Amino acid sequence: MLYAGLDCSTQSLTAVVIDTDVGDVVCRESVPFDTPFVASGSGEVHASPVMWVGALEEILARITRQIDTSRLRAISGSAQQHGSVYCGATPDTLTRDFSPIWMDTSTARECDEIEAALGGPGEVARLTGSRCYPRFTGPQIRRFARTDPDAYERTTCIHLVSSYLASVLLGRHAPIDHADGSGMNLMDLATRQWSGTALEATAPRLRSKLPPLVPSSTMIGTLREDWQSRFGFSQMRLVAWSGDNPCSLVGTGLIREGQLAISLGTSDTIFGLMRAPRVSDDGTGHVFASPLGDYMGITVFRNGALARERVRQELGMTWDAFSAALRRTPAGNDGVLMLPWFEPEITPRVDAPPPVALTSDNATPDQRARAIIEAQAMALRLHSAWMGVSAGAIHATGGASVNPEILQVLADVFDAPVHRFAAPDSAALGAALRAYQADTGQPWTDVIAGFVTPVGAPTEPSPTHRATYTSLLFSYQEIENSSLRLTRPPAAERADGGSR
Ligand code: XUL
Repeated sequence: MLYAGLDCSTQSLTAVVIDTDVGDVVCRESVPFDTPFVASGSGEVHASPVMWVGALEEILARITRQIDTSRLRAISGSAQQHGSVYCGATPDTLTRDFSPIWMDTSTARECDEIEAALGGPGEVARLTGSRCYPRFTGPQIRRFARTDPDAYERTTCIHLVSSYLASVLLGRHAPIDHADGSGMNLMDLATRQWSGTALEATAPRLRSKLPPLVPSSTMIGTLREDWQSRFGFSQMRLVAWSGDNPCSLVGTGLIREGQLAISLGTSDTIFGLMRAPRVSDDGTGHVFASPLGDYMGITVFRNGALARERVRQELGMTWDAFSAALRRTPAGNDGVLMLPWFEPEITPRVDAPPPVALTSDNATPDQRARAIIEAQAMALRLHSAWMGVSAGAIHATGGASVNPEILQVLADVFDAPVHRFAAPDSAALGAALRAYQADTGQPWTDVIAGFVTPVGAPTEPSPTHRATYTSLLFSYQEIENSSLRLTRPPAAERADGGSR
């Protein structure tokens, strides 16, 4: 049998088709977006749902040319999390042309208002798994209801990117799965139902505008009839779509607590399975329902690939030259550190980043290259400690995971072996595996076997660097704290009492 997984990420739509008879990926396709998003000065970052649908049609057409469509049994999907799509009575009608996506930072006011109404950030985190974050869907919906109340009134159904694309395939409004639904500040994580108090604190009559919540393995129907004949997929079954990080959990084989994945993509993320929902005291990171039925902890950094690219380009280096610079410089970079906030940052929250500076004015180009990579690795380590998962192994994915020098820095900073997973598209693979599991009901260990295998030998941590990074981590935390004190106004002037 064949199963397809699609992933609508920030930059492209990717498809992976797996053949469960031969235990391999048999088709991989990607459609890049010409204009992935448009950013405005006020922190708004919007993308076009019409563009996503165009890519969906293009990728289905490409798949049909490569596989025996009569063997394709089910399809599921993954999408960038938190983004919201505003529809009329059917998914084909939009009440808002553009969709705010996860990079949007325009809702600080709404976050403060919702947290105040729900008893503070800690309460919101305990209820929904995360304190309010500007990119989360609830604050975004509240801003839309305030800034365009007429269009909000005309909206019949508010989707996540995942449930919207599932709806387009289904031809009617699809449900939201528990895992992606956890990224909205609207779902009660304990009951996996919409939280009445969170809905009320967010926007008027919101319950009537949200689709139902379902487990991630729910079969939601079959491909709409006109697309069945158009693409030649007869009766193809659709499994609920989910967020890219929950899908990557499956696509990187994290089916046990104690393994952590680091995805080095547009955003850098660190995540792992949790049997119990531990919420961080200071509101760092998020707890989501996992597509396996348990929970997952995740911390997200906005300054990922774009920050690495920016430093590389400023230094005028190719990636090979950048890697050579990492090889020439020692672990710990002779104490040269940087804070990697070129754009507003999610973790820690920095709405207006100070100009990026190094701790040494005379840093060489090589030291600058190492400084960004070490800073990102230390931020990953520091801001994932709240999960309480001691990393026995790191599974690395995403564009930059092909770089052995970057993997060595991660291994040393985490003092754990790093296994690289071939599929840079772990979210699409995870979606395909979810379709397979939902269709057959097989145990997860059997589902991932053969499909999720590390490439080559792991990158081992060097024992001689352990002490260097233990003390560098401490220095990094110090400069992060002192910079945060400078970028944030004193507590008395802040609506949230300075807790953010
Ligand atoms: C997760 C997050 C990002 C997006 C983009 O909370 O904001 O990882 O899912 O892919």
